[in-house]
Amino acid sequence: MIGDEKAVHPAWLAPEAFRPLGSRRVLVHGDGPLVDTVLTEVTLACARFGGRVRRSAYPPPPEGDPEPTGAVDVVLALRWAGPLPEPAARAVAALHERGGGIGDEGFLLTRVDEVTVLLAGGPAGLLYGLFHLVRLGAAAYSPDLATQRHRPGLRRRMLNHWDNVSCHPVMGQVERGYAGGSIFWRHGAARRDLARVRAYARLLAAAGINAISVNNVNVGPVEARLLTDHLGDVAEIADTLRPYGIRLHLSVSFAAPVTLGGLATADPLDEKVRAWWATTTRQVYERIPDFGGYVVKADSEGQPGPFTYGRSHADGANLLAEALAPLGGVVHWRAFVYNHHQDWRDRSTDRARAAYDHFAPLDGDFRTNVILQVKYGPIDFQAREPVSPVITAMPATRLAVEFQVTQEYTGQQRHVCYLGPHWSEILRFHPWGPDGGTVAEIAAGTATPGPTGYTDPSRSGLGHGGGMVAVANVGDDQFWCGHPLAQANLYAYGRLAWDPGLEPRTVLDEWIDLTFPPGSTADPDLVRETLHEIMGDSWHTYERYTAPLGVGFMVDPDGHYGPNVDGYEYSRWGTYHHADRDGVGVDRTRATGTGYTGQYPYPWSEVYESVERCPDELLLFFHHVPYAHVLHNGSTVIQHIYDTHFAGFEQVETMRRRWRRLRGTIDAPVFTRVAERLDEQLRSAREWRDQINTYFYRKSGVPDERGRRIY
Ligand code: GCV
Repeated sequence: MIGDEKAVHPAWLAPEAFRPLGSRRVLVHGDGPLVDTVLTEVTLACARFGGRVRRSAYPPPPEGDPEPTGAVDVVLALRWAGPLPEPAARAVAALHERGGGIGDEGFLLTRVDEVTVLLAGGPAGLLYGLFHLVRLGAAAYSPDLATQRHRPGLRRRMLNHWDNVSCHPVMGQVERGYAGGSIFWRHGAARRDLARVRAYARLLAAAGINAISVNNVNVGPVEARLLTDHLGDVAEIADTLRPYGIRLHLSVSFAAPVTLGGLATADPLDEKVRAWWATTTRQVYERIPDFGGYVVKADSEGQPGPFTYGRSHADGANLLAEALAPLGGVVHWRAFVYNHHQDWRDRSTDRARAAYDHFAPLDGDFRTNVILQVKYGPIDFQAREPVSPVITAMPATRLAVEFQVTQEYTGQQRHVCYLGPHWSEILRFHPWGPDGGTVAEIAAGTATPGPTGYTDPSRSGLGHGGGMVAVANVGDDQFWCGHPLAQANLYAYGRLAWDPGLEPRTVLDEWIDLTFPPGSTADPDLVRETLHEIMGDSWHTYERYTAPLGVGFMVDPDGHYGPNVDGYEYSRWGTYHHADRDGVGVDRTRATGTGYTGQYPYPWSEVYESVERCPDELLLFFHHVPYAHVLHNGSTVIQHIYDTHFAGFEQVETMRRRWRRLRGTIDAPVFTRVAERLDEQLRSAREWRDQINTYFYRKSGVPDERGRRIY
């Protein structure tokens, strides 16, 4: 409950969710800043709900005797922090039974006699374990609690903020931000609302995220200076994030040696340029000892890069990697490189091919502290795209898969669109067919070879993989994300990065329990049922009423919101649908099209090449087909377009009706905000339905079989 109309919403850390922990007797065992954070969290919860907390003595008494536990219900213990209090010492046995390993971020949860014991491998593990206890609620203290061991599937779980320091005349304070201003910056300076930053760090840690970059990948002149003369502002944010185990990264401009350093060139092979990056990077670490590294968008959409000097992206990335390596940092180098000055008349240039064409030949050329950050699809965060072929093409490179939590193309946080199912589908995808590894395993660096996939030995020098990265969706809005239900996307992203095998439905349940804890709503069952009905399939609903069958990009080019079927059809951005009176879709086959299907390994190279075998939902991404083409689902393409658009709109009507049942059951400000957004979603879905249906009816001349109204 937020009560106060203006208070910042607690999101998935509603105070009530801490009741089961906060009403017990808790012992915290361990030392160090993250353990202090755990202690603070437990202390606050106990103060609120009547429990008691104490910290076991550290360092241990000279004789090294384990400290007596006294009467406790819960022990949170760091495994290596001196002799463990008794119940935790016995939990070590349970850990050994399970093979021993929990790593520095993992933890074991078990019951010893009548005590719930959380045993963590490192301070970060204790923090994640604490939030796991909160997630479990009362179940964590049940005599039936089964022993559980948790450790993250991916070590790197990162968010990129596209926040500008100065308010950009077109993109605003946050590029593609739909939740107000930046929580870090305002009008050219640091915002210094560190309480808000701390609250944010806490939410991120509770979802499992451990790294963020704090400025836009499009680095303007003011933003570039965060690296040098505004480093103090950055350090202040890093200090605020650190107690929650979050490392700070900066987006930097490849041209910085020229624009900031006064050099004549930013050529990556120039000695002075290398020296400049080395010195500058050392200065960053003097201020921020746990600095994570750089994020770079180079030679993309107007950003400077190594092409200016006739150098490759490996040369560019390695330059920064060399400066960061001795200090423990990494470079996140983005693979989002394509020609944005295309001629629509030229059908041989295919934006979908670009990342692979640029980067696959460079496999093996990157230093091991370079992480190549690849968008999940080959174009740009559409509601439906095939998985990018770059993800399988670079066995000797550390890859991170990039997602978009901010809903640039999925309704801009005005539409309900729960993206957990979308991301889960991508993470579980087998790019080499059923016998090979998954996208999640590639991101983890543990992919097993498929029949034609790469083999582990070639990755042996790479350590773990590059993990997951996503563009953040928060701002200074009272509800963090503009739309209160869009919080679930941020939560789900973190949880899937921690465990890509989680069921999105389970994650949604977790989020509901933490955001609307049973004690805080008038009818918990109704709340849960309604949220599942509204959110569970909302990604597919959104897909139904927007661009059909994977064709993508029928959006308004100015803001990427709302329909504009031909908005990009004659533009330079390379995002076309090629609809004419006979058919629609982009021919990306090897036989007759751009050859993009050839970038996939077997079997997908064959599946996508074949109009008969291509999955319906991607048909128009890969093929140009007649409107009368019959889909696997038995419908013609044109009839499918009509049916899905009518159905999608009706589903939004249903969502809106269902939400209204919650009036008086949940917090009024949340209820009202969601209700307003659903009104807008309905208006927008109607616009999508009618523009798409009308467009294709006019192009094809084929009437709707069911005679519904098309304009
Ligand atoms: C930060 C898309 C967005 C841009 C964004 C770019 C990127 O093109 O529309 O706003 O720029 O992706 O990922 O770099």
